[in-house]
Amino acid sequence: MTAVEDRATTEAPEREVGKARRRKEDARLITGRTTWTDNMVLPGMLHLAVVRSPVAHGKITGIDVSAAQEAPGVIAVLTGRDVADEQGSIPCAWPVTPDMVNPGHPSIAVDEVNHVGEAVAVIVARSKAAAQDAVELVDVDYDVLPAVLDMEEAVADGAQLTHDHLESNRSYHFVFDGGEAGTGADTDQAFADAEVVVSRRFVQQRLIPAFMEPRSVVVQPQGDNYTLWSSTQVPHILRIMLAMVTGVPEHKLRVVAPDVGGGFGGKLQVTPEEVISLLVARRLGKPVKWTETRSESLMTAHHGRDQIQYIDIAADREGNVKGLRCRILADMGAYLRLVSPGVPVLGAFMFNGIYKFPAYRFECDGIFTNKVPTDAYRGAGRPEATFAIERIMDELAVELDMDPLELRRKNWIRAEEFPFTSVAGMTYDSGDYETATQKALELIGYDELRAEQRRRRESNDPVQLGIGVSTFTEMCGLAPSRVLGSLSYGAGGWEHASVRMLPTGKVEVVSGATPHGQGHETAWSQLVADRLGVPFEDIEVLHGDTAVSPRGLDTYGSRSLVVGGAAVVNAAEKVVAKARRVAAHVLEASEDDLDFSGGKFSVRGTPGSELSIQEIALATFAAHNFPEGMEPSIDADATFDPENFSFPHGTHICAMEVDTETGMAKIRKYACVDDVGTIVNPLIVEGQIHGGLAQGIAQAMFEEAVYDADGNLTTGSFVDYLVPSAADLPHFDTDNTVHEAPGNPIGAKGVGEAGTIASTPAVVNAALDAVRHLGVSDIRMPLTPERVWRALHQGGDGG
Ligand code: MCN
Repeated sequence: MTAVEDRATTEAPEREVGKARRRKEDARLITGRTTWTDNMVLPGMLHLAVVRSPVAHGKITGIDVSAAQEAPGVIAVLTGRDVADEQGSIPCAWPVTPDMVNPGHPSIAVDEVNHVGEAVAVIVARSKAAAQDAVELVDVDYDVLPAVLDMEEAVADGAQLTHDHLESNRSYHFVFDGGEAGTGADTDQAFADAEVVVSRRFVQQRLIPAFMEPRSVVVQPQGDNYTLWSSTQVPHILRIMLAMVTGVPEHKLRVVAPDVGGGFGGKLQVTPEEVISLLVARRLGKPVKWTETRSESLMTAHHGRDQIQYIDIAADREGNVKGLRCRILADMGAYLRLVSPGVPVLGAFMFNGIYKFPAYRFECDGIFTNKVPTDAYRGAGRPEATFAIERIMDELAVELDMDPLELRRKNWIRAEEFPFTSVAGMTYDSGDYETATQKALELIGYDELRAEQRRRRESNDPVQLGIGVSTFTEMCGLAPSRVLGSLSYGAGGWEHASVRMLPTGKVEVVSGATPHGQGHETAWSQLVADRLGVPFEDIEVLHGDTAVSPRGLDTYGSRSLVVGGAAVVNAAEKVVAKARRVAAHVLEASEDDLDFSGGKFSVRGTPGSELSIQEIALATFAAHNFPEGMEPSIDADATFDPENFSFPHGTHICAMEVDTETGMAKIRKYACVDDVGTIVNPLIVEGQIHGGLAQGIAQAMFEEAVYDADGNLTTGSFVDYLVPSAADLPHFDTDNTVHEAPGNPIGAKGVGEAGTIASTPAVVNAALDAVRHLGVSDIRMPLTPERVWRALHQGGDGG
């Protein structure tokens, strides 16, 4: 038998990538038998409770903590003044313009409060109950000032100020002008020459990330070393920032993100409570714990979205788009947080969507108001952009009396045009919008739905049917360092991984990405199993502890697979290369004569002369049987920093029934076809799409953070803030197309935010399609029955 025949008869090992593996981590996450931060109990641990401002804007004129200090179990009460010298300012790491105004943000307010829920003192007690009871005993006097709550009023001349010491409520004014940047034509000229201009004002309501596990922090001091456990998405970033803010040296601070029960961007943050916990532990030399209540979470964890968008689109009568102008007011809330200024600015590069047109200008003002700060929420900037372009495309279609799909088709980038550099300067890597759209149309049964819609209209059925389309792309895989660096100061985008063969043949993977529900342990195991040819079960993935995975940039922006997973793959390839050297040495063959398949090195043409990678690991460790000059370990590190983002895309279609008598809107069918490149685990990808859809649909139909005229959050519990359950959501018909991403060794594109980004405009477009013939041209989100009814019966957007 020749070597070629020999190889031909060897069955190719079954690939792990592409298998719908159930997640290894699920049993412990679902049963709760795991290391949630609040499950931790340390000997002598003290408990913190935070005294919070009941006023939205005011001067603190006095704080009396004496009664609280005397309360049973209370060890200490600290005010902002007590920690003024050591608390620094909560960091903002994304200054989007050189002259951006940052008022600074003390963890505990010192002289003034700027939103309801802001910390004004902290109680340290022997038990959680004692700490919470003492909160009531702190007496704070406020000189109440008028609160700034409306962005359009906040930018008017002579407006009341959120921060008295600032000149205005504007933090920054960011402009991207395609004409000036050289990526497009002159926008004003394009509008002056246009045959048709459509203008709209869209409101992106304020949302709350509403993760399942509330935030929690535990800090253990050991001499001048500290270990801080937090339910965070970003242990590595948190460690650097806490070191900078508190002066605890970075090498003396270990940050651990144990299992984390969801984040959705809401735990991409350095919180006042993390800083306070560290300060208290340092001051008292005792372990401390803080865990928020659900109402504290809704009231004080950062919120998301909250934009007013003024969008103009220019076109000719045939439907060729000529230009887009976007003016955005983005509510920062009272303070700038970790990446809050950058969230709307990320959108600047996405408002053009999947379309090619010559002229584009984006302007955004970051506005201060006396509300809780906003920051990243699933999609961060890209859902807002996608909503604007996909809504205005529908409005343009109405104006031109064109089918909305035909209008999209006329303007979208064609498959043969990839890679395509957009008018916003992004190079879209790959895709095929036509094929994804065709598949989605078939999946939902578009033609039958349109026929039913006609029937219902003709018969004046009280229940009308609408069909809404949203075609989208997003820039995700947040990296590349050079591009991110040009948008901010010092933000890296790389990710790090180590892969180690242990002596017994098992494998340890250390990842800088830190999952909070995304199933990385499963997916990374699949990646490594294929590369090393070891069983999936023999691979352990470690993450989320700066002492175990010292290098990393954590999880957000659907970056973990395409950046962190890519680092894992590259480290695994290096491991194979090392093992190959040892195999050649032991088998007394040339490296070039070795085949590697199914975890075994075999000498080509010499049947039986083979070694498994596990045998090599043991040989290297125990027998020191490896070539001269090599180190006695089969392990490797890799850092991956891609040159470009990845650009998943898809077409989402929603069919919506609207009861014109009650205003009740109900999704009848929802179909989507997403292209996320190579799919590592189809089950995880489908789960991510489902979860993303739930959140995008929630924005369209259910969720809104509402403040009253005094700046109190009136949606401060899950009774008032309507997070939909499975019962409120339809069945989802999902499918994929696969265009491998050229920019990473897996060929993958991110999926973690896709469903959220794409779905919101599809739902709103569907609702409007149902009732437009009845004179409704806009309905404000969320599409509550009351809003829909008002839009139908009283005009306007129902808001
Ligand atoms: N995946 C895959 N094939 C692909 C793309 C991804 O198998 N082509 C898998 C990955 O291996 C990973 C998961 O899908 O297991 C998500 O991968 P990725 O798109 O890289 O996103 P991240 O892991 O970086 O997760 C971040 C993203 C964001 S930004 C938010 S917000 C979000 C989300 O993920 N928050 C979540 N999904 C969440 N899911 C849960 N359960 N909880 C959250 O808080």
